[in-house]
Parts: sequence; structure tokens; C-alpha cells
Amino acid sequence: MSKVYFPTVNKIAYEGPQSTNPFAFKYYNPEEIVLGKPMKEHLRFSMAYWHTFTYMGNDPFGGASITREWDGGDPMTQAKERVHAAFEFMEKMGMEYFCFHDVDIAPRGATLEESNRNLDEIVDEIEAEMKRTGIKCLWGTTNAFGDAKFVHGASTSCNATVFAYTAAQIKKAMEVTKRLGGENYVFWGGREGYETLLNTDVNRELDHFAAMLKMAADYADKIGFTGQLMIEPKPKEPTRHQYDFDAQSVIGFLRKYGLEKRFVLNIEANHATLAQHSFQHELHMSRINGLLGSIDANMGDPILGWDTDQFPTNLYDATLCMYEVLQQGGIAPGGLNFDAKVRRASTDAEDLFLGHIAGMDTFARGLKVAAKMLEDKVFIKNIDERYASYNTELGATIENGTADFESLEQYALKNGVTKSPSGRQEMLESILNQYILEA
Ligand code: XLS
Ligand code: NI
Ligand code: NI
Repeated sequence: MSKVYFPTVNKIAYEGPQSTNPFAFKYYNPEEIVLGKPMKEHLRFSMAYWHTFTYMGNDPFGGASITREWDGGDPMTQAKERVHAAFEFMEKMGMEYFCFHDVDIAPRGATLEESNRNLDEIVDEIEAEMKRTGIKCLWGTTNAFGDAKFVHGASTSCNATVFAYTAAQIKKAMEVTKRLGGENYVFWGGREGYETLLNTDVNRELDHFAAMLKMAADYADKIGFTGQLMIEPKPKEPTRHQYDFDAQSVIGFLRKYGLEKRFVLNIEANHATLAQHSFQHELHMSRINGLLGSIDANMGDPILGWDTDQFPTNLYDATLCMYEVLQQGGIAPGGLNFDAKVRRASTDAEDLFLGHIAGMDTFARGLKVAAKMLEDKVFIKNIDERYASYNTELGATIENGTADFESLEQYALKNGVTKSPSGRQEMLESILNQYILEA
């Protein structure tokens, strides 16, 4: 029997909304059927290895505030302990997926070769734990932003040797993700952006970025990695301007370079708000373009203007998120990855459980509310009525492309304009409240 890292916490069970036990689910009941499917299949919750197992409470003004059971020792021993702690955590949470960066699971070596060897050794341990527990990998990714060599970016660095190194690093991380049966692979452009246009050839950098993605897709095909490839938009941070700014910019970029058939989007709530969009906006834009692949479920802080990566507890956002997910017929093979960390002052190991419970309960509730709203067609009915004028003869000629300026002028001269319907926003927002409170 190996070491127990969370001795004070047992397996988290569903106890229902009346429960006062903080270590129990109040709304997340994994096997409960919602719209014909168990909750857990709708939600596909995933743990983010980096936030839960490598974050020590650092912020821009202070170093580590948290110590964990698996800390200390040489980096490889620590990495192995972390694997066992992570799987104990996920088992106790009933969490069926995890996501990782290469450097979260194994320490970067002095050379690429050493880094790759470290990865292989740790991946052996992870593979064994996956076998033992049945826990799966939602996605893998590369950290090509933390190390000093990425100071000007990775594939968008001005330095071609950095481009080559990035390719090598992605190649290995993809191989590892494939080996772990990862269902997706993510590209978040950590420093793919610029600080000042005075020193930047944006055109060239975007071409390089696209070239890297094209090579990645080709390599995925070559090794038979069939998971979804995903871009995760973010407008800024760490660079002043990130190229994958938001869903619509990424979609434009993918189309410009003919990559839209190979890549979908991983939408993060906090990145949406940093781009001055709502979470739902980003999900919606991705969905209507057929490109909503997966979700980083977290939330930002309306007062702090950075990626605070908090556990999501906002019921409105969770409800509207699940409303988008249900309208696209589900999120698989993507999932809801808690790209979220406990606060710097939440220093106990128990807080890791409490944070995930809060997030899972919030989305479970959001799922049920969204399912009810969809079943009752409350908003859909209203939207249909709002556009009723496009179901007339005039509307049909506009939508089917047979109208032209002359025909429309003729219509306008003859008929003028009718009164537009009320938007009914206040009523709709109040209906949303009613569903959140009563569904
Ligand atoms: C950072 C991103 C990052 C990605 C994975 O803001 O959210 O954590 O999800 O590289
Ligand atoms: Ni993220
Ligand atoms: Ni983020």
C-alpha cells in the first residue's frame, strides 16, 4: 500500500442539497439521468494537473504560501509522488479525466534529451495509475512559455532555433498524449503575441504560428493521434497582445491559413472576460461556427483584471455555458477542465477538494437548469417570434439570395416599415432567474 496523501478526506459522495457536509456533493449526482444521459457524461469533468498539483500559492507579489505532502525530495521523486497524490485525489473526487502540460508531470532537464527521458519515466507511472483507476486523459499540452528561451514567444519567436525547439517539444508532448490515450491536444499560445509593434513583424510571426500548427496536424496524422486539436484563445497575459485573442479572431486566423478543418476551440471563461466578452459569447461564437471543442471551466474576478483562474461558482455563467453545450448536442470528446486554482490563502490540502466540489456542484446545477430551459423552449420560442418577419415572402427573398437593391427599394417604397417587436430583455432575464431558482 503506497502512501496516503489526503488522509482526512474520504471519497466524496452525493448527499443532496440539504446536506451540510462540506465534503459532499449537493448537486453533482454523477449517475443521475439528465436528458437521457448520466450527468457525468454531460459534464466530463477534468482536473488541471498544473493548478492542483504544482501551484504553491505564488502571486506577482509573493512566493510560495502552500506546502504539500508531495513536496521536497529530488525533482524526479517529487514528480512520482505527485502522480500518486493526483490519482488519489481524482479517485476521491470521482473525477474521470485530467489535463496536463509536459512540464507539470516531469521536470524539464538540462537538455531536450534529458527532459524527454524524464517524461518517459513519469509517463510509465501515470500509465500504471490510469490502468489501476480507469481515469483518462482529456488533453495534453506543451508548456512553451515558462522557460527563458521562450522570452520572445515559441513558434512566433524571432529566433528560428526556438521555433525548432518548440516543434521538438510539441512532438514529444503529442507522443506522450497519444500514449496516454488523450482525447484532445491543446495549443494555448503562452507567449505567441507581441509587446511592441516597433520591433515586431506580425505578418511573419503569424505565418510561423500557422506553419507550426500545420506541422503539428501533419505529425498527429503521421503517428495516428486521432484526438481533437484545439486552440485556446486568450487576449493578453503574459504578452500585451496575444495573437489568439478571442474566438472570432482565432476562427479568422484558422480560415486564413486553411486550418479550420483540423482545429477546434478550447474556450476558457476567464479568457473570455479578459477579452471583454461574456463566457457565453465565446462559447456561442465557437458553437455556431461548428468549432466548440472543449471548455476550461473557471472564472475571473470582475475587480482584478487578470487571469485569476478561480473555481467557477457563478450560476449564471455555468447555466448559460451548459445551455450552449446542450444546444450543440454535448461537449465530447472535449470536457469541462477545471483550469482553476485555490486562492493563495486557501492553504490546506482540503481546499483542493472544496474548490473542485464547488465547481462541480455549480456546473451540475447549471446543467439541470439549462436542460429545463431547453425542454421548455422558453428562449427559443421568443427568438423565433422575434425574427418572424423573415418567414414572410419578403424575408425569404433576402435569405435565399433572390432579393436585390431594386426589389427591396420597390418593397420599401410601397410598404414602408412595420413596428419592430419588443426585445423583452427584462422579461427574459427574469425568466432566467426563475429557472435558476426553481428548476
Ligand atoms: C493560461 C491557460 C493555460 C492553458 C493550458 O492562461 O489557461 O492554463 O489552459 O496551457
Ligand atoms: Ni486554460
Ligand atoms: Ni487561463
